Amino acid sequence: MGQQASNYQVAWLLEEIGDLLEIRGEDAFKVRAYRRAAQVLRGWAEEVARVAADGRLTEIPGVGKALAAKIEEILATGTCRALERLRQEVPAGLRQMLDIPGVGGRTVGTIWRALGITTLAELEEAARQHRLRTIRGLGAKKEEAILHGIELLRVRLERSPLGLAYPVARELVGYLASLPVVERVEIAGSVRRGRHLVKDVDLVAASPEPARVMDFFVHMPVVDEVVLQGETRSRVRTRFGLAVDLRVVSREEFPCAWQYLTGSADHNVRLRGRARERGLKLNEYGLFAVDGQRLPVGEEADMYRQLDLQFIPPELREDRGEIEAAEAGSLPVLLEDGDLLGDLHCHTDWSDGGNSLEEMARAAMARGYRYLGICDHSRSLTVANGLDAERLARQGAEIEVLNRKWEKEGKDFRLLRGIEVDILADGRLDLEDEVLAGLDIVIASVHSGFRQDRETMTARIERALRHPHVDVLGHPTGRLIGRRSEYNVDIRRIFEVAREEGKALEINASSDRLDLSDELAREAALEWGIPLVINTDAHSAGGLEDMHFGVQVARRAWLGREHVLNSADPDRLLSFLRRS
Ligand code: DGT
Ligand code: CA
Ligand code: ZN
Repeated sequence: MGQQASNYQVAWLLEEIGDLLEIRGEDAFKVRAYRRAAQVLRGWAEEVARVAADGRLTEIPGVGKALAAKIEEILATGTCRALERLRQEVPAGLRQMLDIPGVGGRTVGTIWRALGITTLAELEEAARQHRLRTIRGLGAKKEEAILHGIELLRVRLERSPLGLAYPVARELVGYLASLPVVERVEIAGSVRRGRHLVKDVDLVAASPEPARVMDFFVHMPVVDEVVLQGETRSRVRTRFGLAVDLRVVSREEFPCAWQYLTGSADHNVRLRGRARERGLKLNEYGLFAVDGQRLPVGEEADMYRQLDLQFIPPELREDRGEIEAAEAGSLPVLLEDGDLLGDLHCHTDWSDGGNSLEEMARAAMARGYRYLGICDHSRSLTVANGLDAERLARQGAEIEVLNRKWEKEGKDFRLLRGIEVDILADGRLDLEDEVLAGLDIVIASVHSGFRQDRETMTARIERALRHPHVDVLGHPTGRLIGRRSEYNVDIRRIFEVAREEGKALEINASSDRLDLSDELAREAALEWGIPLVINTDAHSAGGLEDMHFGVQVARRAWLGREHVLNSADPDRLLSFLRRS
């Protein structure tokens, strides 16, 4: 764990400065500078205190002289005067409004200055009374969006998308691990199991001094509220209203505590019963013989072994047959992050992406990929600046140039020329056959007419999937987690057609989609034998990191690398794509 507490602390405070400046209506450039520096520090391997001591702060990308001075002040005093002034000026409730989906600091600041609103409750009331739409530059549409956003935030207080919870969990683990008395700290609960919606984040730590760990935990700069503080268990609320539980145990207790807190509860109940059948006792503190003697459990796997089971990966622990399979020794070898050799669906600044072809390619190479499919939007998606035949051809030419350059340099990497072609309302595709024929990969997706009835939608997708040039159906059900449900489609019929036509279905790994879901991916691959691809649908270089979520979907679906096309080397992949 290279990252250190000071890096996170500094990053969090810089981010807060950025937020408060934005609410105050400062120049966007300045706001972005703070956020960017925070982002860089989060991922910085070297401890920032060390960098500062050596006088090398300005060597960190995005850190100039002025920022370096603030970082030094934060390292010395735990805060800085600029931040303290902003905190005095901008009420704390305003920053929490930034958690409302679709609401930025500018809007929050405008509302604050116009109506003096400083809390979420006041904001909601004002929106209901249609007072927001009277503000210059806001209007009725924005008012509705804010109300909808508040509703979403409320839902999130109950259940958060994994895409929000996981990065927070990772960051807190990094932060806690930096405390010397913490011997080990891990993510547990539904986040570790990779469920797409989670009630809270569960963390478990091993330490001989739980009180000190708890004290450190409840005083983290990102804590909005301490819900409960106990000697070995505490609960706080942090960004996005997300609740985080921390349990601290001894080193000896750690493996069983981690296993217990990972769950699921159903899986645990089965294990406890199994222990009982063997005359043992299993609980969150350990595995014990009848006489109370503790059995040696150095790792989770030891506990499973003591119960005559194969080690069961966390994603499978839902009591969906994994215990029977582990008993029979027939658990599948699950897909791993490192198995993927490329991503087949990403966007660039040719349509609605934030990065250039080359920037996306560099990010893919940095992940060790051997190929990256460039599938920008097609022309009918005008809001996303979709490509027509002519721009697509120009993009293709640019890709060729890059590929040739890399080939000369001896790099084992290539971009695939592709498109995410819109499936029009009647199932025709948005580009001509000749255009599609010249590409390496064609992903067809629905981006409009979501309210069609079941029969129309099913026939529409079926027609697209039967098109000879289509290789993959993108985000097959169209759900947006916590925002939009699946469109009304007979997904089994789609499975049938995909099998008949030898087409692949996508597990869209974008954290707000995860579509296919784990249940549907399992059915498609294991019951129908349909090949799957896992794609991030990244709209920026950082978006490629969502691949981890897609891999977890596949693992929860009991799938291995043999079920996923983009675990194949480029030649095998291309031969599949040419066949269809
Ligand atoms: P969620 O609802 O998304 O937070 O899902 P989990 O699984 O993270 O549930 P949570 O946070 O209530 O509890 C974390 C783990 O603690 C859970 O997966 C298994 C364990 N656990 C909690 N309550 C019970 C229980 O009543 N019986 C057993 N056997 N285990 C429990
Ligand atoms: Ca949980
Ligand atoms: Zn799409």
